[in-house]
Parts: sequence; structure tokens; C-alpha cells
Amino acid sequence: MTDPLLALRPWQAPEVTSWGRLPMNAVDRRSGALSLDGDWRFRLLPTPEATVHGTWSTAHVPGAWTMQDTDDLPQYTNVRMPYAEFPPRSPAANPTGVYERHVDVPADWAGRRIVLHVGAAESVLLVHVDGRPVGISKDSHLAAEFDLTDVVRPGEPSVVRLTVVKWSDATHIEDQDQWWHGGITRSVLLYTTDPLHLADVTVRARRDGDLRVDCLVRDAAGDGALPEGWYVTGDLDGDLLAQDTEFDRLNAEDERVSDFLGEVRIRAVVPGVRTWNAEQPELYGLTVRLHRADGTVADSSYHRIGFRDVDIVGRDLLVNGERVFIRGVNRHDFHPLTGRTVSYDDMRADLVLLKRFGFNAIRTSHYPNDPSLYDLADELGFYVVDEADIESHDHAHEIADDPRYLNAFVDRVSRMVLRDRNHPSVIVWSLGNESDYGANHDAAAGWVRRHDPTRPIQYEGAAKRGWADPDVASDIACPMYAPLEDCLAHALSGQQTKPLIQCEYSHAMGNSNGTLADHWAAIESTPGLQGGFIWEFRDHGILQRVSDGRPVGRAGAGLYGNGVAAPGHRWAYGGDFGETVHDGAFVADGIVFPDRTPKPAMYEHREIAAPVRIRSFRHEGVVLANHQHFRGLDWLTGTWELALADGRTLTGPAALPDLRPGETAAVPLPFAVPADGGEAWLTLRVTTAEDQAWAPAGTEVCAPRIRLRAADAPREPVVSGPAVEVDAEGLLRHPLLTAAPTLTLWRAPTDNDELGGMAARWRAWGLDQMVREVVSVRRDGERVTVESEHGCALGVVRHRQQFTPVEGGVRVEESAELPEEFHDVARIGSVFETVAGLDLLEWFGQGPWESYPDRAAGAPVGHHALPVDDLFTPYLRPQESGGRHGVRRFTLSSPDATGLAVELDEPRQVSVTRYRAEDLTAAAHHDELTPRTGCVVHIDAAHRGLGTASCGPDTFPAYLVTPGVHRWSWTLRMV
Ligand code: IPT
Repeated sequence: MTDPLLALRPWQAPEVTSWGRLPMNAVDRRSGALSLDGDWRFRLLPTPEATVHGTWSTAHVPGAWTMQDTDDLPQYTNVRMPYAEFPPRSPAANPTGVYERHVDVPADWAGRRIVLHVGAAESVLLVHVDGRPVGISKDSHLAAEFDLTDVVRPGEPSVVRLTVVKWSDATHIEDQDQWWHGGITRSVLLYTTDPLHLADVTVRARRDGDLRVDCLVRDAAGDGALPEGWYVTGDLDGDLLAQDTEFDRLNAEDERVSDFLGEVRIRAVVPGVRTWNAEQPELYGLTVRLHRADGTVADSSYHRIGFRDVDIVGRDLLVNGERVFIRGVNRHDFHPLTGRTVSYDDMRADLVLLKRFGFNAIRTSHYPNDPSLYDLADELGFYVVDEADIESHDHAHEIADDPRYLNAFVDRVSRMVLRDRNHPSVIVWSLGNESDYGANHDAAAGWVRRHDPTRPIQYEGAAKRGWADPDVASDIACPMYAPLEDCLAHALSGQQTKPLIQCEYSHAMGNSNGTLADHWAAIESTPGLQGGFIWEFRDHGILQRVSDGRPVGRAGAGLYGNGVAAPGHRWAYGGDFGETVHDGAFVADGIVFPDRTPKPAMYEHREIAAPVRIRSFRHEGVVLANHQHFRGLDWLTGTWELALADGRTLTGPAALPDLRPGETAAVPLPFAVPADGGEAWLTLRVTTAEDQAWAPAGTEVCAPRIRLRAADAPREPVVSGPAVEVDAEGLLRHPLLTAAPTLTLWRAPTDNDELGGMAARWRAWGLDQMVREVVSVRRDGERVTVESEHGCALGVVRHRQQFTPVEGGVRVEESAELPEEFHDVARIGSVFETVAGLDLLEWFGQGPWESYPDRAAGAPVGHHALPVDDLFTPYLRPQESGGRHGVRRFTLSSPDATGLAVELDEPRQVSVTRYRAEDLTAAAHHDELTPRTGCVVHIDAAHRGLGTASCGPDTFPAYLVTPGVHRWSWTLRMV
């Protein structure tokens, strides 16, 4: 006999969103439940209709089977679907995982209601117990619950079978830019309640202390009415809250949430309430109890709640009446060992890191994240844009108005709201991502507006129809990757009606996030611009064994660190699992590495988000400003650091003034600024004064800085010493150099250079293989002048080097003429290589982390030192990396402190790595690189900004390398 669930063929029926599934609710049943996580018997079938026979293997729950030992491996595609079938169809070859296990339902659950909870399964879940069909669910990133009361027998074992079909009609609306997986990706559990139970709890807690708790009570028998004498109470941090009998009597009042809720209500006003915001996430513990007539507790539900308001007034999004900046990031549930399965500790580590780097907002791109994420956001303080699991990217236009998908849209959006509406962190509902805009969206939006009028809605696809259009389903103008000038023009147009908060901007793929500081300078100074969400948090590199190409899976803990996979392993991206249809490294576009090591761009963000800033320096001291929205400065302390060009660094404690948000005050320095010493930079190292939930006391929060004195005019070097050795080719000979300084215009293309089309142009021009020809070598006393020509398909760049002996070394004066047609190149500068053994770089300039011309706001000027091996940033696909901006001088030395010192004519972009640009250009993965023993040193006269052109705007004209004559000079000495 055909199984009725299979007979429905639910994988090709978009109208079927579920069958036998309980309504979503906000009652958290995780504690006290019977966990069914662990190893399950497992079979991977080629199609849903294949019969199960033969031997079982095992699969771990929760966990995608694609990350375990099966032949169905992860595949990465962005926009395009992994197969050609049109919606709602799925391919004939459709991996289907059958999970089975025995469950011993406790004998003392007899007479009680018993519920199976499956945290997440993608993309269709079929449930059988003891061979009997129980239910169906779709919606891969939300839980499905099924009532097993009449199916299982307490005290006796039952066999639970969960069949998970990978491809379905629903896959067409789960076409997010990420790896494709299959399996049960969140926990499975069994819980029990009294037959009469709390079916749902809706909390509204406002900033004035007004609290309303609506409880839906249901009887398993189906009758919703409370039996005689039963009642509900609440407990708010120990204060008893009584059932609102007034409400019971009226039973219908104007401000009811909807016709489905509010059967029992608790109402209270909390005097002197501590309000919730992302800076001070004050939470209260609320326990709702359902009492039998004799007072005993039949059911209870615990919620951590926060009192806060969200409003849009004019074009401002307000939290508790304040126009807060949204310093957001897009976050996927991702882990390099387990794919979409993430643990509580991992999520906590994600959020702690984000807090430490100044982020205050998360968009749950592009589906409801693991439930714990919201608990953590409540607790640590984040504003969350909660996004429904709808992305129909490849077939967006067809699906947005397709009535067959209407149920699915409303189902997904409403289930998200029903699950998450009690979280103070959730301030905006998002209808999904990249799905065009159609009637299905409006249907979902209509449901939300009726059900939860307390939060705005956003949807990029709707906002795109007109940022100020009142008729589209988006209360926020939330574009993605909009050019800054368009945002500014809109804000200044007089036509703006909604807050402008980019749902995605500053694409973090590889060495990226150029112009972030320019964006924030505009945002903070332009009414109507309120922030945005960086794309995205984490590189989705999967830890892979190089030998057999398989994901390492859960056993891989410890096989990576500092952004790098252990030898014999690598971070896999699209194509690395043998996929023929894939989108390459585009899946690695996070601001942290797969192992959560921060990329240098994180420091840029940290500084841009600084809660304390230096306004100005006057004789009486430094003017500090509090840039927070709610908090004083009492949680912070600091240290002053004064770096002088002569090598001195003065430090001293900083007492931060007691400032309210927006206030400024002058503070004295603990030391006098020396009258001598040349260029002087003052940095305030701000640290946490006491433990925070997300950082122990002493954690650095930001390092704002100000230049106190410009550099002295450069002194003309005194010519001295024997003539410099230059060979017949015009190449400098030097005992510490293995390759003489020559001109280069090439950098290993960044992801932005590649995907923005610049690298293709540079290659076509031949900039990666320019041929140097010496034109002349002239000697004039001690001075040697070398003229050379560097030719490529595009033309010739004339280069001139003049070598003059100076005390202890050689001065190199260079000029290069970039003809008009070389209108936008990666760099122009010198490159040379050193002998092995010079393993420490010390420099005066910006640092210590990597910085580039358009990403240099986060690196203070000071005296820095790092081992050469630590200077390089191991972006997943090797590319230009390790640069330091604004370098005035540096030394490269061996452990006995001998080596070379370089003095630059002005602050320049410098990099010291173990790799030639050509080494990096040729490699596709970091593990293919073999470090050289010496150093490859670049000194750039000009270096192109990074921009974000892999997805979004390129860098700004100010950061381009322009044609004309470039001059730079430097002095090389032995130390
Ligand atoms: C945008 C997507 O929303 C996001 O998921 C990701 O793919 C990002 O781009 C790029 O990494 S959509 C793009 C077509 C602008």
C-alpha cells in the first residue's frame, strides 16, 4: 500500500506547506524535554519513492548529511538553482534521507499530551511513528511540531522515522546564496504537557513599563475555554502578576492583538522600569503559569523580556524615542564543520565578537536563525531584523505572484513572527530576500501588520519599487549595495519619507570593505541615513581534507586557527566538492574567516563605531565626545598613547569624563607634549572598565586618535660614502637584497578587482607581465641614474631611479610616468626581495593590522612590530594582502637585531610578505602557497583603494591611481 504522505508527493506541491503540524508558538519547550539528538539509523535514498532496504548507516542529529559521511556533498550556487527544473518541480534525482530511531516514551507521560519537535529539516519533512503517518512540514529554518499523544504508548518503545527530501517546490523559495545541504539541522526533541496547556504566550512590554501578556490556553481535546476555576498568573523577577479579570469579562476589546489571541491576559505596569536597548539590554524574567482550580501549576512558560518601543517617525527609526544608528551585519547560521548546524556556544562566540567590534544589529539573512540566536541577541544587546525564509532568486519574477506559492509566503512569514515576537531584540520583520515583489508579499505583509502592529516591516524587493513609495510593503528604504551618492541624493532630495538603512552594503569578500569610513562619515552627518548591514559576517569556507576532498565534519575541531586550515586541509568554496555548477569563492565573503578569526576590516568597523571619539586638541587638552545613544562613559576607561616620530611613545592613564550621549568635554593629558620629536600622534586606547557580558574588563573597544603635530620638513640627505653598486642592467646590488628594487604596477587581484572587472582589464593590458628594458645607466660622481622602460600591450611606462650614497646606506629617488591610457591601475611603486632571516618588521605608521588607502580609519599611527609571517592576511582565495598604510619608516631585522632600515619621503603604502604578487595570483587556495624564506617588499608611490566591487560600488575616485608622473623616494640603510 502506498504511504499516504508519499502519495501526496509533497515535494512537488507548493500548496501543501504542512499536514498534521501544530501551529507555531512562542512557548519555549527546550528545557525539561526528552532530547532525541544523537546518532540515528540512516539511509540515503536516490529518490523519495525509493524503497528502504539493506543496511542502515548512522547519521548525527542535528547535522546535515552533506557534512557527514555520505556521497551527497555540499554544493554552492548563488542565484542560480542547482538544477534546471522550473518551479514548482524538483529533479528526479532527489536525495532523500531516512532517519529512524527507537524512542522510549517515559511511562509517567501516560495521560499527558506528547509532542515531537523537529528543530529544522530541509526541505521537506515526513514524519512516521511505528509506521503510521503523522505529518508533513516544509520551511527549512523553522521548527515543526506534531502531536503524538494518540500515536505513542508511554512506557513502551516507539520507532520514529523522519524522512527528509532534499529538493522540492520549497527549494525554489529557499534559493539563498549559500551551500546547499540536506538533513535535520536543528535539535529534535519530545516534550510533554498537561492536556490543558499554554499553547502560546504573547508579550508586549513598552518602555513606559506597560506590560501585557496574552495567553492562549488550549485543551488537547480541542476546546479552548478555561475550565471553571483555572487561572493564569505571571511572575516578573519575583513580583506576582495577576490575571486581568477585567479583560476576561470584556472578552473583546479594541486593542486586541487579533481574534486568535488574548484569551487570558495579564496586565501590569512596572514602575521605574529599566528599558531594553542594544547598549544596555536590561531583561526581566517572566514566568507565566497556568493554574488548576486548586492552585497547582498545570503548565508554565519562561520568557526573558525587555521593555522597549520601536517607532518610525518621519524618516527616523526610533528605539525608545532615540534615532539609533544601525551598525549591522548579515549573519547566516554557519559553521565550517557542521554547515548550517550551529551550537549555542558558537552563536554566543559570534555575537560576543560582533559586540567587541562595535556592531549593534543583525539581519538574520536570509531565514529565521537558530532560536538561541535571539536569546543571545536579547541578552548581549543587538537590534535584529528577523528575516523570513523566502528567497526565490532564480525564479523570483515567476513566484512572487504565483498563487500556488501564496500559502508558503504567508506560512513562512507568519510562523517566524509567531516564534520570535516576544524577543525585545527583534525590531523589524523582513519578508525575505531577493524574490522580486508580488501579491504574495503583500499577503504576508498584511498578516504581519494585523498580527503585530508594534514593529515595522522591511523588504528590499518592495523598497526597490520606490524608496519613498507609501504603497509598497516596506516601512524602511532598505536597498542593497546602493551607491553612497544615491543614498545622499535621496536624503537631500526633500522626497524622503522612510528611514534609509541598507539591508546589505560593503561586501566583505576577500580583501575588501574599502570606503566604509566614507559611508559612515556620510551616515552620521546626514539626517535620513541611519546605517546598514555589512554583507556578511562569516566566510562560508568548509573545512575539507585535501587527500579525499571530503568535508572533515564534526571531528575537525582543532584543525584550524588564525584563519588558516591545518596542513592537509583547506577551506573549501564553490567547486571544491567536484560540483560542476557552482559560484566559486563568492561564498567566502565574510568579515571574519571561517574559524571566526577577525579580518582586518573588523578593526575598521570597530573604530568607525567608536563610542568615544576625539573631537579636537587644544592647549587645555583634548575634547572627547560620547557617541552612544543611551549609555554614559562610566563603563569605559582608557590609556593615552603619544607616538613621536623620533621613536618615543609616552603613555599615561586617561580618566574619561562623565558624559551623557552627545555631550563633549575637554580633558587634560597626563603628560606634556614634548616640543621636539617631530610628527606626533595621540591615541586613546579605550577599554572596558569592568566586565561586560561580552567582554572582560580591559578589552579594547576602540582607539580614536588625533594628529598633534605634522612631520618636520624632510632634511636633504648628506651625500657620503662610496658610490652605490649598480650593475649593467641598472639594478642595485645590495648584500641584503636578493632582488633589486624595480617598478611594478601589478597586485595580485583582490576579489573586488576580479569580480569588478578591473583585473581582466589589467591582464588585457599586460600589467601582470611587463617587460623591463634598461635604457641608460649614468654615473655622475657618487650618483647613479638608471632609466628604464616597462612595456606591455597597452604601452610603455618610463621609470627613473637615482641612487645616491648617504650615511649608512643609499637614497633611492624614483619617478615613473604613467601615460593617459593607464588610467586606473592597481599600484605604482617599487618591489624588492631580501635575504632570508629578516623576520621582524618594525614600523612607524598605521597599524598594527592591515590597512589600505580606503580602509585606513581603524589603524592608528604609532610604533608597531610584528613577525613577518604574521603580517599576511590569509584570504581564502590568495590575493593582495598584508599591506600597511601610511608607513613613514620601517626596519626588517633578524633576531640579532641586524637588518635593513627604510626611511620614506612621506607616508606610503608598504607591504612585507613571503609572497610575490605572481605567487598569490597563481594560487586558488591558501594551502597552495609556499612561503619564500626571504621577504617580498613593496613600497608604493600610489596604491588603488579596495572598494567593494565584487558586489556593489567600486572605490571612490580619490583612491584611484591616476595617470601622470609619480615620484617617491626612500633611503635604505643597514642596521
Ligand atoms: C545579495 C544577496 O542578498 C546576498 O544573499 C548575497 O548573495 C550578496 O548579494 C552577495 O554576496 S544579491 C546580489 C544580486 C546583489
